[in-house]
Amino acid sequence: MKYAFFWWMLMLIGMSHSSATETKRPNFLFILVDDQSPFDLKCYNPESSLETPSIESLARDGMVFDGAYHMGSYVGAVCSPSRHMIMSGRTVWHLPTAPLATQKGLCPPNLEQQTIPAVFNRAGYATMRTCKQGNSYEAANKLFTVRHDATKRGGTPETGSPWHGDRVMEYLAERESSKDVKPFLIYFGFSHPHDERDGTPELLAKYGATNHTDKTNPPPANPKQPLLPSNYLPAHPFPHGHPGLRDEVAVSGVWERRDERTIRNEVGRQFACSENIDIQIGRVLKKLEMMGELDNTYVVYTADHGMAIGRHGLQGKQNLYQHTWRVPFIVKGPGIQPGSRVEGNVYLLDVLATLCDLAGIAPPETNEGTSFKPILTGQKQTVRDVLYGVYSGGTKPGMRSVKKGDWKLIKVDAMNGSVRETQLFHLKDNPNEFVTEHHDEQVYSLTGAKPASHQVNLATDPKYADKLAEMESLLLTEMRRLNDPWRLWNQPNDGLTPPPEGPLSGQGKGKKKK
Ligand SMILES: [Ca+2]
Repeated sequence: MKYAFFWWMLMLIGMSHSSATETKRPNFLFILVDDQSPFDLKCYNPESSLETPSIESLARDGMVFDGAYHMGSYVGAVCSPSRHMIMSGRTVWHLPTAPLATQKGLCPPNLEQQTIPAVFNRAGYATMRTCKQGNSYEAANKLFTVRHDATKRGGTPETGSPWHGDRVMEYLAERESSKDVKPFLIYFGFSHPHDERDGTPELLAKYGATNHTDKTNPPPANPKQPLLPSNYLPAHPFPHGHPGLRDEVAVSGVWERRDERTIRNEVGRQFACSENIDIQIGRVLKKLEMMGELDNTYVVYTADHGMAIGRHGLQGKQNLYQHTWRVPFIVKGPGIQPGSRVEGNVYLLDVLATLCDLAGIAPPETNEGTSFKPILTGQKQTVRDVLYGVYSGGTKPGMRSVKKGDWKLIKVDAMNGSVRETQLFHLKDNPNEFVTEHHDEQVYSLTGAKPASHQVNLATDPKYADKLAEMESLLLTEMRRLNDPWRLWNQPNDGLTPPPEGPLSGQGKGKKKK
């Protein structure tokens, strides 16, 4: 009897010890919105009229990344490769859905077993997910222990962002009542602000917008609508390279219209949807605080890619200008200096390695991302110097980009060689990537943003010929390093046999899903 009591005491001590160790492991709240340019948010663009107090509070209490990118896409539905990269930490041409990747041995089989939910399940985390359905990584998504996915793009609580917020609130309430002490990883995804951007009546009214459905006429003007983006153009200067692309021609409310009223209304709709997302984030952060979990939780806020909506005369996500190649990226959590700001040069595919690093878990061998924990802890400003981007979902090879320091090169080789364009930007001098067309008085009288004379594409300026050659060479190096299956018109073909092109999909986002 005496011994039984002794063992019982020992067990109690052991239990309290292991639960103390358990609570020290950090939680993760990974927030992913669908289609948002960083420049919509005040912390990236103080002139933006979008009000997102919860996201701004994350920026104030955490770290803002100025250089966070998605690596790109080989299909019109940019969401899909982006979400595969987030989940698996693989580079763009090494994904299970990349052309010929599996056949060429560039992607291991059963990769889903090495993705965020699989890795964190094995490490003893409770994993929960809510997000849109489709254009994602289904094999990985279904590994979350708790999963509530549905595409919610309406303007009511049941059909819009509150639905995703409710799922997380329910999950947290359940944890609370069951006294679950496992650390958690919550993948808090939204279906908005992706089109169709049907906001709530109140938020639409706040941003002067209407859910416009009349294709033949522009929506009504309203002074409450957000102003035109400063790099707005009425048309892109050359063919985009993806004829019939849904996002550029068929989005309800915009179609092929690029007039001021249409774009300002659509940005208003985007903002109405983004503010509704912010409200949901606010609810969840407050709940975590009440549960005493917030201080031990890393909160990551990001989007699967950026978005044009009138910038450079484009409407969609299928381009490599900064507004679309970049993503918003904010992290708040233990050990992160509040109000800090870094360049970072991170990709979304670095998320897996970083979350593992923060949790003290070894990343899977299949991971190709780099942990940016040293940035979060203030030891480093960047994790790499050179960034590569691709859009190859239209005619081939399509668009490529490379960035190093303030210099950025974009090449477009499309439409059977009839579009061959080179753009060289110095981003510190020309952060909006202004081109000749932005210098037209008719354009800057609309935006109020008159570019300085040096704010142009520098590719044809002989002064920068050496810089152009250096960037061209860097791009080729990156294309080789990352197994890009195509080469551009002015590159060696490297003996490659590019993948068969197949029919062009005009449906940038696949069939409309509700
Ligand atoms: Ca998306």
